[in-house]
Amino acid sequence: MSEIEIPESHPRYESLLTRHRIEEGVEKGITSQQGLIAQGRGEAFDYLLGEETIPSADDAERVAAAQLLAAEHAVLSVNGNVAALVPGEIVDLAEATGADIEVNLFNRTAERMDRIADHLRDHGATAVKGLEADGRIPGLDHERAKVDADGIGDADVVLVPLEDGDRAEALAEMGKTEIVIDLNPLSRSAQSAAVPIIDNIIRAVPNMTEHARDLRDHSAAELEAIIDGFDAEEALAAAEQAIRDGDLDK
Ligand code: PTJ
Repeated sequence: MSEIEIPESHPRYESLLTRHRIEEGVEKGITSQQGLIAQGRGEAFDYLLGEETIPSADDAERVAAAQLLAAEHAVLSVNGNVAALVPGEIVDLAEATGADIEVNLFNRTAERMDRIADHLRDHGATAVKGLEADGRIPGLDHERAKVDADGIGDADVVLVPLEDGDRAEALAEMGKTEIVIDLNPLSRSAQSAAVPIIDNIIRAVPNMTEHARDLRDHSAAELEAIIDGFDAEEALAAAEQAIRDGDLDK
């Protein structure tokens, strides 16, 4: 039995666990009510993808790991859904890649910022950025533009999972290399990413960490070759194809 009193062999185990974590996130004041809607939308796409990491997503996760390792300053952005779903897994990815963690909210409130930072620390994070808010993303209204100047403001590579389209586009326009995790290959966030990962964050983040551990001893030139071999358009097209051709009997 697990945290949801359902055996891991249950065919809908992962989906039920995900729902449970999001519900708990709302109860703890970590996840916004809009986060519940975002989760429902994600679930529908995941169902059509067969609730599995398709080969093109696994490739993208490896490339994303290479990007994070090759970065001068990588930052993993955490919102209310990410904090509820994969808090410990984000800490593991940060450790495996040397990236910073920054809380960055679409619906920013001081209370939720603090709760998420505490939640991440409870899961092993030693430093959590986002609370200074002394930097801005150009082109967004005041609250939604806030970042840390020495965090996302300074980063060359950012991971923005489950991000709102406007903010994903604005970050990409700042010239940052953007890695997006989003189950919808047609979302503006996925479309604006240098590395779109069309997968459930619950599977994507641990898999990126595994790839990062495998790639840790690769040279800068080897990482560059992995990055250069990636085609974002192809990855998006493969995911859309998998969704359209989905075998619902699986
Ligand atoms: O905590 P906040 O205030 O920063 O708000 C976070 C949400 C997610 C509510 C906010 O960023 C938002 O409204 O996002 P959207 O525009 O609903 O986009 C969320 C995207 O994430 C959608 O395209 C969903 O398909 C996708 N998604 C939802 N759950 C998952 C997911 N992608 C991967 N894994 C999931 N578990």
